[in-house]
Amino acid sequence: TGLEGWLRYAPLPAEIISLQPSFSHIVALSRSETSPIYTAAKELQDGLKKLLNRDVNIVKTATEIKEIPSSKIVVGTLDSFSLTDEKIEVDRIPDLKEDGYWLSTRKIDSGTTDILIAGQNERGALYGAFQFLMLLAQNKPYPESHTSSPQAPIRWINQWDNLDGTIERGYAGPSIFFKDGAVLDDLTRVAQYARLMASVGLNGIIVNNVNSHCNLFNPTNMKGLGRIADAMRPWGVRIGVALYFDTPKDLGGLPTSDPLNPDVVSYWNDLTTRLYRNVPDLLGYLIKANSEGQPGPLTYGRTLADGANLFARALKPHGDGLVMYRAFVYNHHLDESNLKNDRANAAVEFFDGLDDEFEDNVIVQIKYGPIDFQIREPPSPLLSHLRRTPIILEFQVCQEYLGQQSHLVYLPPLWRTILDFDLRIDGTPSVVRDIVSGSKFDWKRSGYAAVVNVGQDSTWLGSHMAMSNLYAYGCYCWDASRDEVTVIQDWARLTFGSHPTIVDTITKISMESWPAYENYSGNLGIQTLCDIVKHCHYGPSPAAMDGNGWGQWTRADSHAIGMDRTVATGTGNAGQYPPEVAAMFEDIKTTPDDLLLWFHHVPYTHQLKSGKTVIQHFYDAHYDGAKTAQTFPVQWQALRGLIDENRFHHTALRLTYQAGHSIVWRDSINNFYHAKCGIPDVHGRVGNH
Ligand code: GCW
Repeated sequence: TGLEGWLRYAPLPAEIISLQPSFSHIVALSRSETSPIYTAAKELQDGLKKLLNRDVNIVKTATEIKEIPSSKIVVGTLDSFSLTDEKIEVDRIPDLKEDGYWLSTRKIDSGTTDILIAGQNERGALYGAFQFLMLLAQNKPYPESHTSSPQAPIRWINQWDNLDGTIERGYAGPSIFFKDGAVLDDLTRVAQYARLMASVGLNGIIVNNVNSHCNLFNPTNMKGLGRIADAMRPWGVRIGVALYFDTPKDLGGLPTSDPLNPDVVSYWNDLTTRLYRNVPDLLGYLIKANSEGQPGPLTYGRTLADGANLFARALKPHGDGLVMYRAFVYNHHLDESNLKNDRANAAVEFFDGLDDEFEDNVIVQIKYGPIDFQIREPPSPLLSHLRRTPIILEFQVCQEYLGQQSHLVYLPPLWRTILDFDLRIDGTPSVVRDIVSGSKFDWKRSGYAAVVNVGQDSTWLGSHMAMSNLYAYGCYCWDASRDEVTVIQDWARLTFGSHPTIVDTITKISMESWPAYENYSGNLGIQTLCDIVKHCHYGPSPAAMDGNGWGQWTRADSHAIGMDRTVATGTGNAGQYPPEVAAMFEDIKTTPDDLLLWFHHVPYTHQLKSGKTVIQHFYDAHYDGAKTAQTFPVQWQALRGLIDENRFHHTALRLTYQAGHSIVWRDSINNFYHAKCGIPDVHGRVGNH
């Protein structure tokens, strides 16, 4: 099955096993069986059994570690190490940040070796244990002394699960959390999910959909949330919930949900108190308000800050709970006939001026691009506007606009376009990953969230290959400069095996996948040309982009295409970026080709930096992308016999489907623009079918 994801711990070959120390004991420096330290010890035990076929006993809390025979693995927090005879050793290690770990190998004599794993906290120790096991599983050498700390403290997942068990934009079966309005009795999958999360350093999750407004807070569900939290806590994962702004009115029997109304305030205070009784380490509340028709503070004539602060104050007395206030505030009934209207402007328009208005436990959660998880977007301009209010950058692991897990699209190369972008705030280096980590503006808590939407499917995401994106997401939260090639190589080895053909084939297909999908779905920053009107966001439908209020417009007519977002003649969106970046996007000559149609409205005959015209680039790119996708099932054949039949066929089927669907994309888009502009393809391929 695919349930274990990349944590398969496939047996190592005998010749490798024979070179490993004969581990004698796992020492857990904790008495509590629900502590992540004990989880780490059990994971080590399980991993050693599967990888090396060794039975190793767990010893709990030893102070005289040196007394225990060597070739042991000791796992604990730095503090717990300090109480042992290893104190001198751990006193020497460099400072660790929250959730960081130290992993060290001590060769003793006659081939015996101790492994010491010390976490800055319990969670960090668990991460160190996973790191050790993943090195072992790949037959990589253990470091002599290695410290690692995450760049960002917030490394979270958002699930869009509804209480009836459906998942908005979920492509892998029903919810692992809810069914028929209640929390599931059996939370086995929830704990397994937390294990996968922990193995790549993810430490929090919002379990319900930002769009759901069912009764999550009746007494049974409150207890249910408590059970979810209990299932995930041993893995160092904390939970939070998404709230519906109008709950006081809808379910509380109040006449209003006005955030300044005293009854509304006490409604939320009371609810929060009850929730903390069940989830004492609540992460906090995720809020989608005044977005896509949802109510919010603006509905009651209040500011977005009034709305956020209502929840922030309710949380404060109970702990370190945060309000994740989504910047995805916009009007989805925008009038396309007004050339100044632009959905990409909304976040800055709504949030500018609020930087000093939020309580200190409010954090603004911003999607990576100004529109909505498209195949290519510039970074959201709001990332350059908040200085004192920390932020969470929102990614999507589920591939809503990117083929919904029926197409393989390895996402890190897309993420890198955002993370590596230098926004040049105040003319100073302002790379997005340094803003998000908190280092640029000295924020204590900031980081990442990704919409993942795993479901009951035994592959979690509906496709084995799609899991590389979940694995990679954790890696990037930890270290946003990671090289996407080594990430996919590690994932391939852990998931499918270390044979060079496996690793090379998966790496090659994965690295080709995002450029291919961009080529056959939407080029030059025109967005993913999928169906907006039917809301499925799947399959080619270039006509659906315009003529509606969603604002994902292309403004294509018989002569020209693209959104004029310049300050001089367009919507002014380019001007929302800091001056150097604004100047680059304002000028067609300095706008990179791959964002040309995002920022400029140009004739189809406009010449790109490559020398091609826009329309010829469209034709060629769609042919190139589809051609690449057609090699995927062929390349995959190399894995036959090297991996198990089940996963081989499951993946082969999907890649074959993708190859076919890429042709549907190619021809639909090319024929559409050919019909619109009447300009022939210089290679004579388009319009002759
Ligand atoms: O991408 C869009 C999705 C909606 C989603 C919304 C959001 C949960 O199409 O399904 O709603 O974004 O992020 O709130």
